[in-house]
Amino acid sequence: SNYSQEPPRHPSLRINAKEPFNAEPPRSALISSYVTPVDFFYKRNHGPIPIVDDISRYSVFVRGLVECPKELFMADIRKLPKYEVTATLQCAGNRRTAMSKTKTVKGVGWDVSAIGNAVWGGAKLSDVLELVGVPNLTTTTSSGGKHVEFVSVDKCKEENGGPYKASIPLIQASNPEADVLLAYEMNGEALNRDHGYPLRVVVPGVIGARSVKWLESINIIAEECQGFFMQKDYKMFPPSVNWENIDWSSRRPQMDFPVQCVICSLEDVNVVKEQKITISGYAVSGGGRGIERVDISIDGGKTWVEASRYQKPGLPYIADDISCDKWAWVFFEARAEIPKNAEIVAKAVDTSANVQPESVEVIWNLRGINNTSWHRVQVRVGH
Ligand code: MTE
Ligand code: MO
Repeated sequence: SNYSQEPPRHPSLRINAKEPFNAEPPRSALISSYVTPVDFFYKRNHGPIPIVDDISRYSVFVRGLVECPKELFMADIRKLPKYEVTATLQCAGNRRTAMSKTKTVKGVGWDVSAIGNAVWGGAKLSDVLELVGVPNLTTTTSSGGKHVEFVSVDKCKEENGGPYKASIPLIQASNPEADVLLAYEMNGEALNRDHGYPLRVVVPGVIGARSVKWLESINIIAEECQGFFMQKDYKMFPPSVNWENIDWSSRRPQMDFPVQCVICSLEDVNVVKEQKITISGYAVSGGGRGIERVDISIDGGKTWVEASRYQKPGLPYIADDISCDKWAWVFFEARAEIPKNAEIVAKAVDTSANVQPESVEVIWNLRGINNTSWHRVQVRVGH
């Protein structure tokens, strides 16, 4: 592995691991802009950042259990209708550090910012699949294909030096409404190297691990991808499972992420000057489910008030309304007058009435994924 040609990164990122590079922005930076600037978007890598320098020769192979396999060059992908989808990408390990306080977990330690919201521009995977003879809303190809596997050009030690890979069900990949993209733009500009230049997959509403960067090939396969990150990682086990009794095959790979919300306007053990404070942050749910409500407590969860929510400043957010971005987070805000010592808590409810678990203990799992427990910050009023 070679880390001598990594791209430049913003100095304000908090680095959780250097090689491979894993970093997140300060939580306050996350809520300073509804669309996360590329510089402040978390970076999650499993190997060195690959270099693709001859873009005219770069291509993606689409093959496997399809009638007419094809090699697609960037020009072919750009010829397809271009879509812009605002979607929140969240690592399944977001908030892992807080989970490890219950009991040690394995994985990169993340605070609350392994998440970002971007406008992704590119071709729809459903259009690409049509090019190789797979019509929209196909569950099984005539030759038995049921899953769509994405293979990268990077090299990871977990794959014994092989590429990162993942798969999603064919029915999702071939559904135009699922908005799965082969993205070549992020926030209106060409993807940068950290985020997958020249082409990455974006699977909205699903944990970040399935949005494969630096795409090299797309395989239509009969069984789910057997790669490390599908079968030996990113699965959620019950609290009773440990490294001695783990049976990886007993669980399915995590796909949609659960309802999540985090306070970003306050750090833990903050000393604030005034008793009147603003409590704001992000809330998001997976699978295209909107946010129905965000509840705020200033007394550790005894009493609650409802926060206001928005996606575009000045426009009301109506969950599930077509004017809102179904794959994107909402920002919430509440003003409150707090006592001298306060435990501020936030919890969200999605449009399927899913709620966040009260405590991290009940969802503890050895890989430290899906920490969506009520978000708490301790605040003191002082000088
Ligand atoms: N794709 C490749 N090729 N290699 C990787 O290491 N990491 C995955 C996913 N795609 C990864 C990848 C994980 S775990 C996450 S959370 C997202 O990319 C992070 O995307 P970002 O770095 O653009 O934020
Ligand atoms: Mo991730």
